[in-house]
Amino acid sequence: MSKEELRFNSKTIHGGQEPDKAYGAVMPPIYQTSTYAQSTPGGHKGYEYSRSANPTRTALERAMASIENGEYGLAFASGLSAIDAVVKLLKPGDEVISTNDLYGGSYRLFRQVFEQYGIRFHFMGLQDLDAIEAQINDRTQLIWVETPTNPMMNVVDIKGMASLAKKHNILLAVDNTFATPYLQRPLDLGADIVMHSATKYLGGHSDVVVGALVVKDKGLADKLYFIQNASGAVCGPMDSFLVLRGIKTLHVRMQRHCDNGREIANYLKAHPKIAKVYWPGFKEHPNHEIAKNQMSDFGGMISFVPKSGTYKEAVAIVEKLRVFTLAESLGGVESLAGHPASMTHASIPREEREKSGVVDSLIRLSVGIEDVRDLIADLEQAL
Ligand code: P1T
Repeated sequence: MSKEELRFNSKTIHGGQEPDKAYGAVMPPIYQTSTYAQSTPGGHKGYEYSRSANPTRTALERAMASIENGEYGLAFASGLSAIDAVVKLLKPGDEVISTNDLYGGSYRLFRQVFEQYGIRFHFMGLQDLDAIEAQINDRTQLIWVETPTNPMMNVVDIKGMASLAKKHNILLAVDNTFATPYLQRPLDLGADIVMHSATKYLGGHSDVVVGALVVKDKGLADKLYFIQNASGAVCGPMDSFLVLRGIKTLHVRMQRHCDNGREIANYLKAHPKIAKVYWPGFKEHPNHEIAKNQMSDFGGMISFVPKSGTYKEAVAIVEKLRVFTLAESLGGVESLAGHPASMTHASIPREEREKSGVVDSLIRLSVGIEDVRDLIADLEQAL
């Protein structure tokens, strides 16, 4: 049986991997080298300089391609540098349609960096396919989807979006950071590019900053590889090793994130001090049916708003948490709490972020894999 025919929970461990050719090491060695000896100019063994390629990074790139059911993986120095490479496929005058509720750093990169180079971004709710089609014109080159979105947990119909993108010959990229391929595989649903902040669930242990792209098409892979090598924001060998190690337990961790997430979402929903809980597993979530169709479970990310609706109350709650750590980021084994308006989404102007629900009293939880009773007790004392 080829490794690519394995089921997902085996692919996380074996997908794209071979024992090391030198000594049979089961885990790929950390090739901590910038360069490689050549016998004659150009006479090398497949590697010449570690910006262009490094064997530990190759092992990670193959693993990522495997778990996303893609053909080609590219590992970057951060999630944002992976996004940066995708936008560099475009040229001045091109237009992008993106969700109005996305990671603040992605928004900042689009608005404050790429708009200066003449690329235009339209931010809108990505639930109404007719409204999106009305926004498309002959300059539209890319649709940038995050699903579930950060931090409002909106879900976008990837299949629907893919058929719209195909009809108009537009690239569809999906940021799969929140769901991971354990819950949804965008390439299978018709997306052209899947992107990750591997800093999050793929790494899984809050010890690296890494980004990834996976594609199926060779021509697209070549273009992205050219940009990666030309711009140089590559993932280093040590970080490649750590993410590769993280991926091996992705399926086990994700199931616990989902189980704990479900219990905490229900606990918060029933709490008298909470006004609103955002989690796509609720039947009344506006995109629940899409989530149910395209995801195998609902993940461990939850946002909520206390009834008082004040900034002061939200800050008081996050400061009181003891098992949850108040911190940026998500997707690690430990539970984190964040205040998007002042942390992850502070780079989005207030009017913009409030339109999509990122109000001053919103709290975001990345539910970890601890004993859920300790997490609920922590929330109880803080609330
Ligand atoms: O931080 P970096 O690895 O560069 O990835 C950026 C990024 C891209 N996409 C999504 C959906 C993200 O959540 C992030 C990073 N997010 C956080 C740091 C955060 O706390 O939300």
